[in-house]
Amino acid sequence: MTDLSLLYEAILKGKSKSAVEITNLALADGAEPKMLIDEYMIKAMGEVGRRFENQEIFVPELLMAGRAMKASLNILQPIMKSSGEKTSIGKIVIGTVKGDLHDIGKNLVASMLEGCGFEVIDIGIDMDSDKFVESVREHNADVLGLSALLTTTMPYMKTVIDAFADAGLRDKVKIIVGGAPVSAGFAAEIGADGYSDTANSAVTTVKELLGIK
Ligand code: B1M
Repeated sequence: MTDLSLLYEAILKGKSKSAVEITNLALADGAEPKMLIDEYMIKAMGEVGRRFENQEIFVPELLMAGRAMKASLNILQPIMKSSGEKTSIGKIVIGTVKGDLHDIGKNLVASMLEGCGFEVIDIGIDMDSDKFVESVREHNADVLGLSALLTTTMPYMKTVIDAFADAGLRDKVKIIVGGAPVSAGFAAEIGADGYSDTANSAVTTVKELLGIK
């Protein structure tokens, strides 16, 4: 039997190749995809987030762990989908706002959310309000995540939030904002539902907004 703690370790250490190998071996042994995700992979990402917050690991390790998680999920999700199992605990559209090309933090937030069981639709950088509205509508997302790294682009977050009100969708989607210059006070001021200053706390905030324990 495959030692499944190796899957936890592979994700924690960001070893995509090992994560894929162990996932395939575990499946060959008859392991349930959901059990692998819940008991090993999500726990590994939780530990990655904790270490990142405590500055025990840094951005490269966080990105590598996210990639390893994604590599295993790419194997498991199609199997779960075909057997009708619920593959996500919520749907999130995320992007960096218009005029802003910074995406490292946004990618980390997306990886962390994905690692914790959310379906993430990452629409990229430099996104205008129409694109956010269109994407949330198309995917029927529960949450919208907006990232901005520039003091000159963060006001555009309000433009996006206003566009949701204009489209009659404001009460259909929770909106969370983040990025280095963004603060809880600014989030409240522009009418966002939530704010997070790290990728890890973004998961907690999204879960709280959706009432997920
Ligand atoms: Co730019 N840049 N940059 N830059 N850049 C900053 C942001 C800056 C602070 C540097 C400085 O001057 N000290 C400054 C902004 C100043 C300001 O607005 N007050 C700046 C500037 C001025 C610029 C340009 C204008 C420079 C120029 O061309 N003259 C230009 C603008 C381009 C544009 O966007 N239109 C520019 C360009 C670039 C690069 C392209 C070279 C590159 C981006 C590469 C990329 O992202 N693919 C870049 C970089 C790398 C930085 C710094 C050095 C690092 C940003 C980063 O990735 N941090 C940055 C200085 C710094 O922050 N020390 C800087 C690591 C990342 C993990 O953290 O993104 O904060 P962060 O994400 C965190 C949290 O904020 C949070 O979680 C993440 C993980 O914990 N978070 C969220 C982020 N999004 C969230 C969303 C959420 C929740 C949490 O919910 C949805």
